Amino acid sequence: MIMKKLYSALMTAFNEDGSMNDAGTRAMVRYNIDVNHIDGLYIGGSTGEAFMMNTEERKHLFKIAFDEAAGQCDLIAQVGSINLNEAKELADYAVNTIGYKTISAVTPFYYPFNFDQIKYYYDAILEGLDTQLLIYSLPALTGVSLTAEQFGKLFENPKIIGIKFTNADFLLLERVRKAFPDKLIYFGSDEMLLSALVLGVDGAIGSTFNLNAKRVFDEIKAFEAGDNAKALELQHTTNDYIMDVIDNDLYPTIKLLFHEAGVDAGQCSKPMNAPTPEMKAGAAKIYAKYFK
Ligand code: HMN
Repeated sequence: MIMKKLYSALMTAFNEDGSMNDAGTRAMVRYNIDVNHIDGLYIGGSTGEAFMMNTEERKHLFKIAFDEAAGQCDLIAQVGSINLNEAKELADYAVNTIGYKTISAVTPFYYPFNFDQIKYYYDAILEGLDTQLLIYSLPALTGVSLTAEQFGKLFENPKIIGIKFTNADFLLLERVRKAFPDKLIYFGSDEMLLSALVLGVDGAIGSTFNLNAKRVFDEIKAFEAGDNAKALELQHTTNDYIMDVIDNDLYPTIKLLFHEAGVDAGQCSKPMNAPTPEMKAGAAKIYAKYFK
């Protein structure tokens, strides 16, 4: 039995006019549960395009994903926002109105907040809520790099149970793993998962698992069985896949790959690219190469 957990970062389906396409989002949830047999879904993160959605849309996404998936896999609602009041409102809604047991919040971004301000943000989101939270650490996009000691200070709040660690700093990962053996660390750079497994992460959360979960489950199985050569071979194929997807435009292409798999996943919200005939042809090639 695999001990590590694999979560897909759920995509949000949109219509051409920018409105939410609930049927498409629900279909992607179903694919993850019925076909991928995924351990969980990370809802409303970067892959979900949440930072381009308004508060009501983000709430609606939490509602339909929970309605479709509750009781069938783990669910994590990403509530973080540059607007602390919005983050608090989303957290309260996810936990008290909908029933999510776990939330996550990206570090506050854009302004260069100091550590005390970052700690204030997390404690404020959690105040009065009966829930548990994963810190969403993504220095490449937020500009916020926390040290192992700072993670430790955030963990002084007992509701903070771990980190979604989207970062290629493997020394930091090793330091955090050693210092906090009881905290959860879910890795977020799908391309580097094997190296993170060696360092003892508890699993992974990522965009590319939406289609590629089976190959990654096999990689984790091989790793856990001590077959590093096989695990590396699978990571190589996974990375060929990820590079091809990135070259074809990451998020729109994952949606196009869903289309190839028979799932009407809608498209991305503006200013992300709408699918062009070239992108569609590229996605068809990628699907044939890696999934047929
Ligand atoms: C999320 O917040 O939706 C994702 O979990 C983020 C996740 O870490 C992805 N990061 C970004 O998209 C910025 C990765 O899965 C990433 O897409 C993948 O490694 C390809 O580079």
